[in-house]
Formats: sequence, C-alpha cells, structure tokens
Amino acid sequence: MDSCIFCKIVDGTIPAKKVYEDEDMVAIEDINPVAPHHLLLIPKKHVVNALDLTPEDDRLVGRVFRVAAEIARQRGVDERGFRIVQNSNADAGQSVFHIHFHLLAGRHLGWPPG
Ligand code: D5M
Repeated sequence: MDSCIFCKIVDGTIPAKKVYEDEDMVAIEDINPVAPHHLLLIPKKHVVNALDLTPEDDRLVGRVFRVAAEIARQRGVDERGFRIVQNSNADAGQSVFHIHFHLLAGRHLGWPPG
C-alpha cells in the first residue's frame, strides 16, 4: 500500500530501528515508547487489523507470538513478564492501520489497561 507508513518501514523507504527481520515480519523500536522495552512486530503483508485476517494468516500470527517470546527471552524480561497487544479500530486506540503487535516489558503493566 503506497500510503501506508508501516509498508514503508517494511520496504526501507522510511527508516526505523529494526531489531529483527525475517521473510514474514520485522520488529522495530516504537517511536513513542510507553515501557522500557516497547517493540512493534509488523507482518510484511498489509493486513489492516485483526478483522482483516484470513485463515491463511494463522501461521503468521502464531509466528509473531513465538518471535515476540524469543525477543523477550533474549532481552531477559521473560521471567518478570511481558505483554503482547494488538489494537483493532478506534476504541482500542489503533492509530496505524497496518496490523502490528506491541511487545511491552520492563515495568509492571497494570490491568485492566486504560
Ligand atoms: O500503535 C501505533 C504505534 O506505532 C504507536 O505506538 C506509535 C508507533 N509508530 C508510529 N509511527 C512510527 C514510526 N515511524 N516508527 C516507529 N513507531 C511508530 P497503535 O496500536 O496503532 O495505536
């Protein structure tokens, strides 16, 4: 998608701090971190949000969670804990309409979220 900021990060047109990349996804540092560790796992395929997923994306979403857990392990935040968040549409606060998963860690994360 020409106008999508995350498609541009995926293809390198817009710079980002990439911490992980494979054939299906990238992980970048969030530009506006709300926790000591705040990464975004972004599938390369342009999917709008959870409502736009199809059965063929099932493996991709499972892979995102596995990679997120591996990054948490590498950063040593696995035992204390971490959170994976996907916001879909307005009430959830989605601001970029290319599906992404926040990985948050490094502080106590309150529940319920705001
Ligand atoms: O989260 C969208 C997130 O995307 C929000 O935490 C800011 C982040 N963001 C927006 N633009 C950039 C760039 N260019 N680099 C890194 N991070 C970015 P949402 O769940 O849609 O509210």
